[in-house]
This record gives sequence, structure tokens and C-alpha cells, in this order.
Amino acid sequence: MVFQACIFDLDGVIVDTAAHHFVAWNRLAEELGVPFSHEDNERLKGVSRVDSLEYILRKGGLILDPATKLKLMDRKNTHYLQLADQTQPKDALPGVRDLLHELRAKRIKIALGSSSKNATMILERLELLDAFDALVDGNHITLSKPDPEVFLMAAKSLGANPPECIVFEDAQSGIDAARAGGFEVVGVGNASELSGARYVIPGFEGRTWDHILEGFNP
Ligand code: B16
Ligand code: MG
Repeated sequence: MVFQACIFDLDGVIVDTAAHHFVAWNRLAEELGVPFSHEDNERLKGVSRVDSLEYILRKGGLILDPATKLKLMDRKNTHYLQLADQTQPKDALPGVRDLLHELRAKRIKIALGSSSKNATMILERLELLDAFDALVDGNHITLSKPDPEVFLMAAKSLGANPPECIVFEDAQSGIDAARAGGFEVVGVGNASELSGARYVIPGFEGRTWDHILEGFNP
């Protein structure tokens, strides 16, 4: 298999902002009187802001009008930005910056495929915006992962077909999305918690493009 392109998820693959999402959703859930656990946060990885709010409202048995939901999402995002705004270049997950530079040098196309509407700001803070040939994020899509829309748009922006692309994903919803779109997927995280990826790596530290390819021909 000759791969033409790589598509990276953001949260959990390039930077670990899951802890910020947890603090922000937890604050909002507390305000609403709904219990919110780390397990809930795990389930919301890769899930859009609106679908995450719906999950919390369902959990609390709350039915709210659309205007109130918008206000709550704004409030959660304000909580989130207070933390995420402090992201610095050193916060890029170990090894990912080197791999992005290597891919660029090898003329492998690179896209972002993230559910987050804050993706551009985070990449700016990480000083990684220039490392990508295309960005597709929560501002461009109508369907949340596990729908493949975000990855299909990313592949299209790169002029690549899904089977020619590797998607790197830390969330089960993202792995399911990539597979539904016909992509090869490398999971990032704990192999015992992720299913459906071609293989799972704990992170990018010390991993070159050759190492990634070896995983497809073990
Ligand atoms: P925002 P990813 C996802 O990013 C996060 O994993 C998920 O927890 C978050 O709810 C979603 O982005 C929306 O984020 O509120 O910033 O638009 O993993 O797809 O890069
Ligand atoms: Mg993620």
C-alpha cells in the first residue's frame, strides 16, 4: 500500500486538551445539577460540542429550548478557552512535531480532521498551523464523528482517496468515523480501550514514517 496522505485528529493526537474539556463540561454540569464523571468525558472524546451538551442534558433528564442550549454551549466554551488559550508550543504531544516535519519533507500530504471549532486557535498556539496542507474542523462539518464527513472532506481537500490516507485518532468515535469512510486508521492511546484500528500506538515519541508503515506490514 502506498499512502499519499495523513489526516490527524487534534485533541488527543496533537495536543491533550481532554483535561480542559473535562473541567469545562464538569463546571457546566455542576451548574445544571447533573453529575459528570471522567467516564462521561471519555465518551465525549471526538464528539461535537452540541452533541456533548445533548448527552449531558439527556443524562440529567433536562429538556431545554434551543436559545438556552446555545447559551450553555457558549458558557462551556468560555470555561474551555480560559484553559486552552494558554496552550504553548511545548504542549504538542511528544514526537508529533517531528513526524509532521518528516511527512512534509517526504511530500506526504497532511490534513487536520477535528470536531473542534477551536482547532485553528489551538494550532496557532502550538505554532503548527503551517505544518498542515488542509484544515477541516468543527466549523466545516454538519455531522459529528462517528460520521465520516470530517475525514472525507479532509481527503477531498488534499485530492486523495480514502484508502490512500492514514487517519490518526485517539477516540473510538473517530476510529469508527474513519473506518466508515474507508480510511486506514492508526489508533493513538491504549490498545485495550480502542477497537477497529489497524493497530494502536501509545504516542508518536520516537516514531518515524518508516515505523508507522512497518505497522501495516508487521
Ligand atoms: P469544541 P477532536 C473534539 O476534538 C474533542 O475531542 C471533543 O471533546 C470536543 O467536544 C470536540 O472536539 C468539540 O470541541 O468545543 O472545541 O468545538 O478530538 O475531534 O480533535
Ligand atoms: Mg481526539
